[in-house]
Amino acid sequence: MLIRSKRGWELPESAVTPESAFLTRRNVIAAGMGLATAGISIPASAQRLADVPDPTADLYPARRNERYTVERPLTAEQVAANYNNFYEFGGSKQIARAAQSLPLRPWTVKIDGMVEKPQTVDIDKLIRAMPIEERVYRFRCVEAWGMTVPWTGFPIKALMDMVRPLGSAKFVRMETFDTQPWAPGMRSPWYSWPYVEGLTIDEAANDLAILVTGIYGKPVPRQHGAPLRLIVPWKYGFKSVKSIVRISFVAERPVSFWERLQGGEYGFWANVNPAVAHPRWSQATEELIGGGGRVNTQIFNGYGEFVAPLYKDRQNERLWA
Ligand SMILES: Nc1nc2c(c(=O)[nH]1)N[C@H]1C(S)=C(S)[C@@H](COP(=O)(O)O)O[C@H]1N2
Ligand SMILES: [Mo]
Repeated sequence: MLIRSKRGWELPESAVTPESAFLTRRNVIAAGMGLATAGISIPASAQRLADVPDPTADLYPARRNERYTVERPLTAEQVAANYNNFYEFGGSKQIARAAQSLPLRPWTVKIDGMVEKPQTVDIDKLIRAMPIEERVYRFRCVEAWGMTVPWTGFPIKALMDMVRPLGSAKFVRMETFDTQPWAPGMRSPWYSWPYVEGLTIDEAANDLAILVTGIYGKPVPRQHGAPLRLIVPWKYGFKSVKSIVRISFVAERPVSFWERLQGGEYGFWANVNPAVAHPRWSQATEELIGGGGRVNTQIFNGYGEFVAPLYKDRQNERLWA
């Protein structure tokens, strides 16, 4: 995300890549290679991160839903896995290694607010209870790059059927883990953590809106937002919050992470529209990462037939940025 501060501060790279992130990673690698037995002392927290098999690995690859196939080739797995936005781990696109310090189990998701059945669910129980399937979607970051990847996940609607939102719930608010010693980007004072995003109830209930548990036929890796992240492919990528720990059904529109920081550039709706420029760059085209070239951006990122009706009574709102 490119930020221009109204207050005149800048984001020096050095502020978000402290040395300790590198040290943590070395410990993790050492534990994975069995060097702990060679007399090197490894903190218990790092040992936990040695590659234990994912408890849901048997669910992949999931059946593909062919309704959402797209016209352009898939982005290479290794390209997508090494070009990420995940500010909790730093402000560059190269956070994949730092993100390996994210502890994935135990992991629970608290579902609360205006629902009949508030609950805190264990991630593995949740994934097994939900109808997961694979879908190939276009993905469009507000920074004018795009990719095409096979996500595995389930519609948020399935989770709503489980917890039963009350009529008073108008929005769904989703939140990433809060400040952690193993997430070096969170030491940066510029941001207000945790990362928060939100959708209207109608957007969340749309079949395209999914909670993702996998990618490329495997459990989703940490840098892509393991073990549970949102994907709303008709909106700019920043809406698709990663590593979710809490989902709240609320009456008021949540203020999202980028909106709080720079609301004039990153609003609540953030629907993709090639005709509405970002204040600092055009959104008419996008660069497909991995050498796919520049292509024209499509309105609603090509998903208008499924989502345009959501906005027919909201024409006075700032729907596009
Ligand atoms: N918690 C959290 N979620 C996040 C972000 C982030 O920094 N933190 N970045 C967002 C942005 S700007 C984009 S483009 C996508 C990137 O997803 P990817 O790295 O899986 O491609 O994640 C979104 N979700
Ligand atoms: Mo983004």
